[in-house]
Amino acid sequence: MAAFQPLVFSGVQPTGNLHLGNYLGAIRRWVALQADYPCLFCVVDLHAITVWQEPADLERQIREVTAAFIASGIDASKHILFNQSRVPEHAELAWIFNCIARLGWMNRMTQFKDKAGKDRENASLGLLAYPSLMAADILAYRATLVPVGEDQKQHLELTRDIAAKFNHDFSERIEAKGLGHPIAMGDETVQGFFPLTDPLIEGPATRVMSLKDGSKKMSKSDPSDLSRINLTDDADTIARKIRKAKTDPDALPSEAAGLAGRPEADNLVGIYAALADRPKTDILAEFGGRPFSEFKPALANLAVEKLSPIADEMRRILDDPAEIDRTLRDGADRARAIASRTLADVKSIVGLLNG
Ligand code: AQP
Repeated sequence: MAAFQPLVFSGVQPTGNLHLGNYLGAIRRWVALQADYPCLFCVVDLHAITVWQEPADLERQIREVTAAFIASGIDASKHILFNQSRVPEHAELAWIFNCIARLGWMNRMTQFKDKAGKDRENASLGLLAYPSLMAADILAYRATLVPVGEDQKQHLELTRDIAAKFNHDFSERIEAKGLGHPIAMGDETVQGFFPLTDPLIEGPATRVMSLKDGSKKMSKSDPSDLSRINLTDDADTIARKIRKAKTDPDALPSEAAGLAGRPEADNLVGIYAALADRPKTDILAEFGGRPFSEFKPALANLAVEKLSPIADEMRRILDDPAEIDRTLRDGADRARAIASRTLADVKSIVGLLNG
């Protein structure tokens, strides 16, 4: 059989307001990938309920995230945009992966440790099994490329581990049924049913940090709204949050080495570089030696210039929730056509009668 076709899959949880980290670390890069690959973009609502969500908020957030995708430039007619729970094959494949993955693998996940906190016994089972569902999201389409922020790297390694173990455990069945594709493993080429997906973690903003603490990532679930710039923030709010962002008393350095040990300065320069689509070195050459009182207004202007059109477009899209739902349903139908074929093959490989 031929090699796996390149295919992009990525998702965002509808757990609250999308922020600049989600935009720069994920969505903006998805927009660029659309020109080169077939893509699936997913609002991962089943992931969201691994921690408590108010049902009415969840419904609203699913529509908001969808509107943010479209407003940012995702083309739902050329690619596939859908919400995860409309394609039941994700949950079904995740169950099979729960039986492939090992408990020790899940226990090592830093996101589980962070989100479960000290009271692990009280965390949902879904939160522990989150990476299995993420592997199913990706592998239901046998996606080869997943653009994500740095925080998802460990989960993607686990997706590769699940794919490799499945390919290995069922290698004879895969070969006997002629369902294998060649996979390069070092000098060797082996046959596998699932690809070993590559993460795409690139650019100056793979880890946008909190505006209040340069050691914590910008996050939807941070209790402080001042820690993040939401895609729906208006110009005044963006300017106020940047003005109040934590910094140090020194001027900006002229070279990257001068950012060492200055996480907040490094973060703001990284945000500027990503928004301007210019290297950090360029930004430092321009602003080196100048105080934050000059840099922050320039950053605020740039953020408003880039984000305001998205917020305006989001508001317009959200005025018509029925159209958003129609888009998601149409995307789910097209996604399901692919995922159901994968599931049928997986069941026949595993020995689950399904004729
Ligand atoms: N701070 C960030 N910098 C760069 N990329 C980021 N991403 C998230 N935060 C940053 C990327 O956005 C995509 C979607 O993330 P998610 O919604 O699935 O969940 P998350 O990574 O857990 O994001 P949050 O905002 O921190 O949500 P909560 O608070 O609900 O957990 C992913 O590609 C992620 O890498």
